[in-house]
Amino acid sequence: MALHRKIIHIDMDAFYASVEQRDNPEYKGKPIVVGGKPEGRGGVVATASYEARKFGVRSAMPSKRAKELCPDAIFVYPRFDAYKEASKKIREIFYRYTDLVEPLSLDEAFLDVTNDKLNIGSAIEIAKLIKQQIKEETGLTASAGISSSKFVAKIASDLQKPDGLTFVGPSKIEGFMEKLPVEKFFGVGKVTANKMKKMGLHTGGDLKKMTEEELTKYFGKSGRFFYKIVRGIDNREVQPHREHKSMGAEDTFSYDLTEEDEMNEQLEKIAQTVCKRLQKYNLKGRTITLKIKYHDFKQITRNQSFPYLINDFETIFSTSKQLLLNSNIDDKKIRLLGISISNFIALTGVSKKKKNNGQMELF
Ligand code: DCP
Ligand code: MG
Repeated sequence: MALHRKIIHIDMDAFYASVEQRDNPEYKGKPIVVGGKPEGRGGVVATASYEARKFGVRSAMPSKRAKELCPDAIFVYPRFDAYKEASKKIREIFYRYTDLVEPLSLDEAFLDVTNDKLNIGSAIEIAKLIKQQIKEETGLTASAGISSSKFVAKIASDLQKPDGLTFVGPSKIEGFMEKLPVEKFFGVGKVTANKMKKMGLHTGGDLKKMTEEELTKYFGKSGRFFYKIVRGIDNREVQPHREHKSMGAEDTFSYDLTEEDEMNEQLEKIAQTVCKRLQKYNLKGRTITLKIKYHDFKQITRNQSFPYLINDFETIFSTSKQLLLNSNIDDKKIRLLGISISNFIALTGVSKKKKNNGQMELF
C-alpha cells in the first residue's frame, strides 16, 4: 500500500480551438476564436487558440472585444459533436490505466492511479504515456498535473500549459500552497479573490496565518476548506461515479410574491447561491433552468441553453430574470423560485430559440 495517493489531473490545451486547428489545417499557427461571431449580437468567446491568447483574448469575453484585441483572429462556431468525440477518445485512454476516473468536463478529468491497472507504479510515467497516447490518437495536446491530492493536481496541470507536465511531490505541497496566489485556488471565484486581496491576503501563505475561526468568520464554510487546503490537507477521493447532472438552489417564500421587484430580489439571492456552488465545484454548464411554483402548487420550468459554458453571476441572474419575464408573471402569485444549471458534460446541439419568444440571440 502506498502511503500517498497518486492523483493525475489531465486538462486539454485550448480544447475547442485545438480541435478546430486539427480539423482545418489552414488554421494551424493562427489566432482562432471559437464562439459567437463578433458581428452577431451577444456573441461570446468559448475559447481561443494560444496564438489568440497572446493578444489577451479569453474565454467568456464578448466576441466584439476579442476582435478589437486581435483583429486578425479567425472566428469559428463551435462544433460540439467533434469535441464530444475527442472527449470520448481521451476517456478511453484514461480507462486503460485506472477505473477511478472522475471527468469534470469534456476536456478534463481526475485519475487516481495509486494502483494502476498495468502496474506501472510511477504516476509521472503514466501521465507521460497518457499525454503521448492522446497526441497519437487524437492529434491534440493535453497538460497533466500530478500530486497526492486533487487540489494540487488540478492547479499543477495549469502551471506549464500547453503540453505541460507538472509534478508536486508530497513534501513540496505545503511550500507550493504557501506561494500560490489566492486567485489560483480552485474554488475561489473573482469575488472571493478580490475580498481576500482587500484584506491583504494574497497567497496561501497569507491565509495560513489566519486561524480556522477567522477564516470561517470571513468566508463561511469555505473558510474551513481554505484552512485545510493551505496545510496540504485534502483527502477528497476521485469519484468515478460522480457525474453532476445539474446543480442549483431554490427558495420557498413565507408569503406569495406578486411584485416583479420582489421576485427579482429573490432571484438575485438564488442566483448568488447557485453561482457560489458552481464555483466551489468548479463547474460550468450550458443550460439555465428556472423553476416557478405558483400559489396553487402548479409548477413550470423554463430553460435557456448557450453554445458555451457559463457559471458567472451576471449571466445566471440576467437569464433567469428574462425567463421569469417570459413566463407571464402578471396576476400570478409565486410561492417558489429555483435556478439550476445543467449540461455540464453531455453537450447537446445548440438550442436556437426564436427571438420573439423572448429568448436571447446568441450568434
Ligand atoms: N469553455 C466554454 N466557456 C468557458 C470556458 C470554457 O465554452 N467560459 C469550453 C471551451 C474550452 C473548453 O470548455 O475549450 C475547456 O475549457 P478550459 O477552461 O479547459 O479551456 P481550454 O481547454 O480552452 O484552454 P486551457 O488550455 O487553458 O485549458
Ligand atoms: Mg482545457
